[in-house]
Amino acid sequence: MTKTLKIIEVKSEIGAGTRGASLGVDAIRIAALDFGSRFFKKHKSVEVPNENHLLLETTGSPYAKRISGILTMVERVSDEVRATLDRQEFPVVLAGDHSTAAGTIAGIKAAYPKSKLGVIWIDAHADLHSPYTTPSGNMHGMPLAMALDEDNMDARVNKLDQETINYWYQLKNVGKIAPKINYRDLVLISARDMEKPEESLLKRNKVKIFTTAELRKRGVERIVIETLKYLDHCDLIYVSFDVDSLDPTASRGTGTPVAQGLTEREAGNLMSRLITNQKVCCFEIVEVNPTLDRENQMAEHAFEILIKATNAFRNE
Ligand code: Z70
Ligand code: MN
Ligand code: MN
Ligand code: MN
Repeated sequence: MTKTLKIIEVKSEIGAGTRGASLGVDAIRIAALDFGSRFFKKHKSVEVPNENHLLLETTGSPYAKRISGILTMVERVSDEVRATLDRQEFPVVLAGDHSTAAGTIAGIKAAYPKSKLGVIWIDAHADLHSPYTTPSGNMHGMPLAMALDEDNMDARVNKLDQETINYWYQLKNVGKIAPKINYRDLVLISARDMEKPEESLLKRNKVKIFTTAELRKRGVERIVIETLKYLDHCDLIYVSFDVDSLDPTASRGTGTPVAQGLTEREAGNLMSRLITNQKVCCFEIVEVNPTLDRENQMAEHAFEILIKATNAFRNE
């Protein structure tokens, strides 16, 4: 079956601590041109308006930077993803920083409120912080906590003001379904850079994690089979690919490169194999930052992974 893809472009970077991720989507388009690809001509796309003007503001909580703008973006992305699924199209989200992925998850739940949603999170990070535990205040470290309705109060280190508490509550309740996923519906792949509060959540909730070493030792195919088996109880699956899951030797064009990552080949095989599964209803690629890169390497890798993944639809 060939699915009609809809590319949803989210050029937002207000959840990141380093500037430049909002240019990632256009860098991927440039990579496509350099490869002579007609991908972006072939598929319909839409751009979600951003709130990047907030980068010039200096007010707000240090533990949830630009949270009002994050809420606006998460709602907008949710609405666009929901509308896309309602039209029976397959959303491919290309985004800047990872915070808006909470909106993608909200949009899938809004379109299919009764379905059990599984999430495969391919990332160097666990993105499980709340404003109560964040070491940075950067909200791209929080989208999974938003989806899980997780405050992690047991590990609290930050004291929040009432306005921040209200915004955080609204973020977790976008679409009026909370939690949107449970820990048992989540698989992390290549996670390797977590802080203590995240580690304790992962342990306490027995979250399924496949390390890079395990993937390399046992092979992509085995990891894919086990991931899908683990999520067998789910009706739908969303795959979120943060390019910092890749090893820094592949490219340093992302806000937080972390050693011991995947090769581009492993990532491409992983994505294309996962996306062949009929339950996968949406996938996303985030955190390409061309301002930190050389010769647009990361965008080229991301585009190759995107092509490999979308081609997999036709090989079912
Ligand atoms: C760290 C924090 C992070 C990137 C997520 C890092 C967060 N856990 N960085 N994605 N690129 O500050 O919360
Ligand atoms: Mn991430
Ligand atoms: Mn990351
Ligand atoms: Mn390459």
